[in-house]
Amino acid sequence: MAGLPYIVGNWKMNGTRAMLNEARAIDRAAARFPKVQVGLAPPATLLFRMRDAVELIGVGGQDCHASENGAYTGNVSALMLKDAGADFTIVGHSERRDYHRESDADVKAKAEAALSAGLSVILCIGETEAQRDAGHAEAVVTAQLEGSCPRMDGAPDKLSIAYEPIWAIGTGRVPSVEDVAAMHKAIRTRLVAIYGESCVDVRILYGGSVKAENAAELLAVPDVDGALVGGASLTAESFLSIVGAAA
Ligand code: G2H
Repeated sequence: MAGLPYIVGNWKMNGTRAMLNEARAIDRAAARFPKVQVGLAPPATLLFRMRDAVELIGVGGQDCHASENGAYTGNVSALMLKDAGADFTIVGHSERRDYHRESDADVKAKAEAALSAGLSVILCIGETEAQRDAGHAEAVVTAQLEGSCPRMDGAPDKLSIAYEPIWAIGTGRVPSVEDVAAMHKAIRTRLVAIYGESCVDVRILYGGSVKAENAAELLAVPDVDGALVGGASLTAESFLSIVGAAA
């Protein structure tokens, strides 16, 4: 891995202004962990305020539209995220792929729009339980990667991948460390095929029920360069214990 371990909190559709206190507490504590890169992705409504509330940690969007602007009611563009102070955006989360029927091509277009707007990208991929049970997990995930990865000029240092098995999201279940290691290795191999050797700079995060109790074990797996954390990122106490496990 090039760079620091990367721990990102995805607040999903959680948080009103009162929750900025959690972000402030995370930001203050981040000074104790200079060898960990920390980010938070709040709902878009909190981006501006969070940007002003924190100094050390990155802030980001949870999704972006592929167009800069236009008649797309309810959407937010990468340009708007950047304007609101975002450093990065998540794209391709399974909740977007599922509830909003986003295809690999959609995700690729969003990732390219985000990079054009000057944002870093966390691109999510992952298999369903049925796909894993059928022995297709690796084929599904690497095909998603092939279809969703943005075209990039130069080294892909603004791209991170988040491997999130869908059956592990918010369920408290996690794959074995052997399965995580095998999938991250397969992702790394496919990234080399897509981008060449320069993709050593691409961090591959694990996501899906990461919490204080399992973070150290997951983060010690080869090719796991960080974590995308949902439920356990909603309080400073639980999120910081995961950040601490990465230090
Ligand atoms: C997976 C993850 C964050 P959780 O979606 O992206 O959520 O940690 O709640 O499983």
